[in-house]
Amino acid sequence: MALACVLPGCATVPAATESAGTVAQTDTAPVEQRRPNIIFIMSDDHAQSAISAYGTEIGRLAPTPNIDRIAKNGALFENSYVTNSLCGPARATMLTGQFSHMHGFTQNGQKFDNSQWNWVRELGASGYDTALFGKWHLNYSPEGAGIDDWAVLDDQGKYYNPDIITPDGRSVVEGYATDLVTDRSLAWLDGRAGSDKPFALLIHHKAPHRNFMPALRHVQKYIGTEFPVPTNYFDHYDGRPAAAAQEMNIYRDMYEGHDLKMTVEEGSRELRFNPWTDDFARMTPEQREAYFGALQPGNDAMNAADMSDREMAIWKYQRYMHEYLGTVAAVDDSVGRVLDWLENSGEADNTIVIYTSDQGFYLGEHGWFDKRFMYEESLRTPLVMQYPGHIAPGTRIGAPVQNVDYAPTFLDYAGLPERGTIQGRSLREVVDGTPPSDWRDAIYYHYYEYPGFHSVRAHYGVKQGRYKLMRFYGDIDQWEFYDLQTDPNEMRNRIDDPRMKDEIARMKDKLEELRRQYRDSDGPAVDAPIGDEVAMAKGRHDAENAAGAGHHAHH
Ligand code: SGN
Ligand code: CA
Repeated sequence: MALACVLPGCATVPAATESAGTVAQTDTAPVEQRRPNIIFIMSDDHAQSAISAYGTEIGRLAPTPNIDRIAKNGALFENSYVTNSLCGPARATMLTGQFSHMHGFTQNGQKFDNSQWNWVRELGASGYDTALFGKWHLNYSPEGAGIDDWAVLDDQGKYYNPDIITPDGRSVVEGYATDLVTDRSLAWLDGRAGSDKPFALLIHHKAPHRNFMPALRHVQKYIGTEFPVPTNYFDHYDGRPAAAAQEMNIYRDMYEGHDLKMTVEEGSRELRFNPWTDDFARMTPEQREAYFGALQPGNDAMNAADMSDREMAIWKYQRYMHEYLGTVAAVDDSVGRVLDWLENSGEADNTIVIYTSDQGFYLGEHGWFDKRFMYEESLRTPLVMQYPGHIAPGTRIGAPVQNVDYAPTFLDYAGLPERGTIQGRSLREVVDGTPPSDWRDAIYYHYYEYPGFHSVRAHYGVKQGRYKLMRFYGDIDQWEFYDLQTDPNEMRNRIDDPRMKDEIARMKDKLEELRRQYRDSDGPAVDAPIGDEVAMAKGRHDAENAAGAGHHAHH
């Protein structure tokens, strides 16, 4: 039985994938029931490599069975990228379908104008119930963004007993952030049982963002598991001045107390460097006891051992992985609860579920944590998507996609017209297995926040097939060029390699073309010569803006 397609964007079920399990919709069903629900789950700083569906070694050691369920039920995007690897800009892009310079939120600490167009409001205006629970991080709250129901974590959000802001005000809520956000999301779904309107629900977790605190049930989960140390953990940064100048090194820049929860000496509970005490101070004594009690044997052994700098760097990597992946475990639980709810409620077949992260993250590659750089680990972000009966189970998508594509995808599935201001494209034909012949073959990237946290220089660039070209600007002016086929870890900057001359020229043209296509006139132009005063002044201007905008407050 083929479904009648009464709305412009309505999907028909391909005969081949139709199964007995397909939801029974009749031609006389009200139009609203034909439009799919949308559950958009986004975590914060979740690396692709920390998801088992991506087939990685970390994923094998720390599996994410529930996120994998989405991939098994539907599609996994092998080449999913962000446009600016930072929280605020990525969230603004997700909402508007635009690059940073178009929606205007280029770096954290700026204020997003909630009255700006966003896809959630648009769906709401067309008859969807809409809600957002979890991290917002674009300004104080989603007030005015046209989302029916919301409850958000304050600013970056806290793992334990977080401040939660609702239309009624702000309060400290006891519990673990990932679970609290999930509870509210499921309560919202339960609360609208019987409604015949479709819904769009955004579940935005704080985890696995810094300072990487697992739920009590997961603090011990990976203790004792040895994760493979990346081959470039002790990177020399030769030929890559911007990479050399960052401040996001695990063994040098991570806070030993705040991030790594290391104690000062054997038998002591006193933490090493812990500039922001609130994360631990807000825990109940019982939570603190359970949490730090679990880490005590490891801390004592570390303090008792006489480690070389190299051994200590590796110890820190393992502790980082235990903590980071511990937080991922609760996110995966959350995804499982949402999928179970859908299956038990009978809504699964009429619901699109997406799991992604605001950007990728370094798990020790180049010695780093954090993101920002256009190198692969933070340029990539996980993306899996299910829509039973519409996306064939186990689909793998090779086409390059970017976070500008989410908004147009949702408009498309909700049967709403395309929108001229959107710079991305609907993923629908891509997941259907028939990507448009003019689908992008290259992606454009632009990072701005400098000076700022972690000292990553502003840069823009292009990735096309096996090649990547980037230009760092601001107080430096430096090009980098990589052949990912021979150098997947991006260790060898070939910008001065004469054998790459033609490829570099071609990529510069491509970069120029993309900057024109996306109307990006921010930052120095591609052809501005090294040392060009205007270009450098522009870079400085951006950098000063970044400094002036400040960063989020630590209370
Ligand atoms: C916080 C973190 C930084 C991180 C930024 C941006 N420090 O400032 O390490 O780079 O957020 O992250 S923290 O110790 O206060 O958490 S983002 O995901 O919001 O872009
Ligand atoms: Ca983030």
